[in-house]
Amino acid sequence: MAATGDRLADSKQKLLWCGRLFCVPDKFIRYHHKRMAKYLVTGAAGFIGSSLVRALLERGEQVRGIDNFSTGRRENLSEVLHRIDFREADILDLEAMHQACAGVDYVLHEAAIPSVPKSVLDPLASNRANVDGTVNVLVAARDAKVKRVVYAASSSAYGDTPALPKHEAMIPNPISPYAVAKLASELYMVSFYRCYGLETVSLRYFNVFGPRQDPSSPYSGVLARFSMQMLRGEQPTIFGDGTTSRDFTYIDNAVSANLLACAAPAAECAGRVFNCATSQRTTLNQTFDALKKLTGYKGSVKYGPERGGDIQHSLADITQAQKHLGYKVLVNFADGLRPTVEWYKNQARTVEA
Ligand code: UD2
Repeated sequence: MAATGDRLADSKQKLLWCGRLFCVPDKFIRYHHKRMAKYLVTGAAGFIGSSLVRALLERGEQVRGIDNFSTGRRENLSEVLHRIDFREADILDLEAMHQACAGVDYVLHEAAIPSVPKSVLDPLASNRANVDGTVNVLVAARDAKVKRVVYAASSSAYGDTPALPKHEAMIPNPISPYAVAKLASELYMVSFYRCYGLETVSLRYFNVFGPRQDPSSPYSGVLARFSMQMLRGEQPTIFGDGTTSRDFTYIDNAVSANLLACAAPAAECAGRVFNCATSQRTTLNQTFDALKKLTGYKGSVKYGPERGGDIQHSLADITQAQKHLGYKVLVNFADGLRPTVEWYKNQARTVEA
């Protein structure tokens, strides 16, 4: 893909040649592309990956994306696909990862099989994608001398320790195979920093939600699933008694945390793990009530047995991210819920039309 920055630089060089008839040393030319960086987003067609792609393009960055469409969807990238260097590839393919990392400054590693219940059903698949895949990405990033890798870690690493809020110094206590895999990859991130000097930052996402989160699978995030079900007039099911709580984090906060994690000085963040959340929690019963208002759903909710591998409460302490990354909560739960439901409404209309 011809980079815009390269074209700008070329035309600027020509102007200098024409106007002055001599070549200005490279270091005195402020090329536009020198301020731009090249980003590789793994899982670029996923919910979080595609949101990162859009944010990077808005900032004028060069973006390469890879996805194997196991959970990502081409539609998530529809209007931006032609603006990125997209490659259909699997993170388990080391050769493809080497090619994808070539010439890249930052890797935002989002590719994963992101589901607690799926991992309970198939721990091998979870481990392959979420651990082996991560090690491949790290090896390729190390070999390509990438500046920094930012990783989509998970709040599930904290498990069911009763203390709230969860802070990064707590000893992890993962329950599900998914949580174990995400934690193992976090440790690989740290290891690659310590052993090879590859700068890595892990962001422990706390239940990220927002437009483009897939609502269609039984493994979909609860907000995506409930929003779509309630808009269709279908009865949602709460697993447990509804007192389970989550620190639901609107996508804009996660995007901003990634950009900050790329920009922060290495001394503040390299080889470290940070919570990425809002530090507010909402129960599933409260979530249902809030969605009822926004979707116009008139029915009730059904209660079912608790899901295996689930944890009861999740709430983050975000002090470390605030202090070391300059992280701020940009959008709280209620403000994030409105555009999310609007997006699902539009999706439902498009399907009907
Ligand atoms: C975990 C992680 C999250 C992210 C995610 C990836 C925690 C606290 N969070 O999310 O950060 O890594 O995994 O998948 O570990 N539920 C219902 N009805 C439904 C669907 C879900 O009641 O139809 C419940 C579910 O049992 C759980 C809660 O909603 O108690 C949230 O479930 P989820 O699948 O949205 O996310 P969770 O917490 O497994």
